[in-house]
Amino acid sequence: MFSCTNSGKNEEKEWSGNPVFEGWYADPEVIVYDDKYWIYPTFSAPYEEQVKFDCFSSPDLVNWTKHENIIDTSEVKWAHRAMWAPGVISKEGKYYFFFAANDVHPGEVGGIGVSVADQPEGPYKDLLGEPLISENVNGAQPIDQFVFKDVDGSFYMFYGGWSHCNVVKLNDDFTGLEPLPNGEMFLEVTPEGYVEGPVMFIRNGKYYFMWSEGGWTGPDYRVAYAISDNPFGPFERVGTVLQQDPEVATGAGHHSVLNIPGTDEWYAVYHRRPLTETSPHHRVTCIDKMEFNEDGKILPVKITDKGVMARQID
Ligand code: FUB
Repeated sequence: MFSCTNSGKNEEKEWSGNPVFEGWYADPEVIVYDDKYWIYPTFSAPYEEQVKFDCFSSPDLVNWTKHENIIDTSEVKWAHRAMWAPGVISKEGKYYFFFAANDVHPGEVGGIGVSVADQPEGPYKDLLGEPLISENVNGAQPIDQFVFKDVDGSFYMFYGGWSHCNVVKLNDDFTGLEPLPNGEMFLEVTPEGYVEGPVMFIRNGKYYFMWSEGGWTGPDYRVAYAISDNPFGPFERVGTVLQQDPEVATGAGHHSVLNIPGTDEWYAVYHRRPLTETSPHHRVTCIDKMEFNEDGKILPVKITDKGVMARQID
């Protein structure tokens, strides 16, 4: 994509700017598929209008292509509203798209679903025809799932709203759960301050667990983290790393983490609310650099309007 400068000359755009694409989109899940960056966000609107997902792809973090309606409630028969917070992963040539639907409360139909496609942009097919997890276990609302592949090839799913987080182990074809290494089906791993939006990644052999705190409708929504030697914790809160900046935007949270393959370059992909907006649903997707100190602690992420420089995958 090219932008026109004051001189009238077309120049390649070097910086993404924030937000990185237009529209109200929240809870962005970033992943690299086939030498491209992909972002799978929530369509941020009143719950009754949240009946579909779009996704976005980019070769360089700057130029983004929108892929509309990759799955919706006409495909997911048990979902009728509040389709939220994708979690994505590929396995054996298939692309899996986990999501939550219906803002489910105990006794209602809804929860975390899983769908599958032959290509990153879908169309995705509901894998089960029913939720993968619909019950409230340990007080965790079944939403905000994050699928994590451990170094031994095991797939775990961290999930939970309402200030509780569980981890479960996915079975081989993602059609159900199997016991965790300790024999339990659900293990609560809630750290101090946790509200929702769990994320896990590994750097230098350490497991970084991150989550969102505060209320997503308000200005002080934010992200904190812990470091552990294993994926099950305990997770001791280290500090806040992503939050509002009164000069830039409010409500910065519900992020995911991008590591450029084969490098130690890291980015936070998150949503925030423009200073001009007060509607809870007016959230936009942004990217900023995430850096570490020599001890492996995450430095506070500076949220910017400029975004990030063009960066192709090597
Ligand atoms: O976008 C819907 C909900 O808002 C998510 O599930 C929460 O984490 C919050 O970001």
